Amino acid sequence: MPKEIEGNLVAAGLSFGIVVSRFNDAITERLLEGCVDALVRHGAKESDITCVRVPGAFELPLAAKRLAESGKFNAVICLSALIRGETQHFEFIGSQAARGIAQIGMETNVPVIYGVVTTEDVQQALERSGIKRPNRGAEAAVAAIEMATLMKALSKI
Ligand code: INI
Repeated sequence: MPKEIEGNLVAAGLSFGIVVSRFNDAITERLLEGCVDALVRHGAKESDITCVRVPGAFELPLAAKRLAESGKFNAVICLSALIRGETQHFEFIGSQAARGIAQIGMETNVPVIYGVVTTEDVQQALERSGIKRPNRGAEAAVAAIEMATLMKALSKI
């Protein structure tokens, strides 16, 4: 059998930074709620979770970079809602945010999670924030825990 290395879903003792955008806050507040709830239910302490608010998805990477560089967090989670109907530069904002988020993880070795809902309309965004479908913020929290624990395991090889 090959040796396998993987993370787990135990968040006890881990610290998390969350960056959440105010744009489409009816959605993003639900993502934040789902995210914090999932972190705490997996064992994180609320006092080990720091939440930073930014204007929109475009601003996620810069704030996430500062959190990742601080060395205080095992993972950083970015939450935002991009709704196509509302803007023509939707795709530009989304691709810049995705690229920036990926780059920060690579540069800092801190997992930076892309918890961005990208939908055609508000109804779909609501569904992805816990109505009908799983809350994307909670999914991002689980990914953050798995990556944070994986990075700890990888630091020992
Ligand atoms: N920001 C979002 O987070 N979601 C959107 O759907 C959105 N739209 O549609 O424009 C949006 N725009 C704001 C953008 O992220 C920046 O905050 C703004 O351009 C200032 O830099």
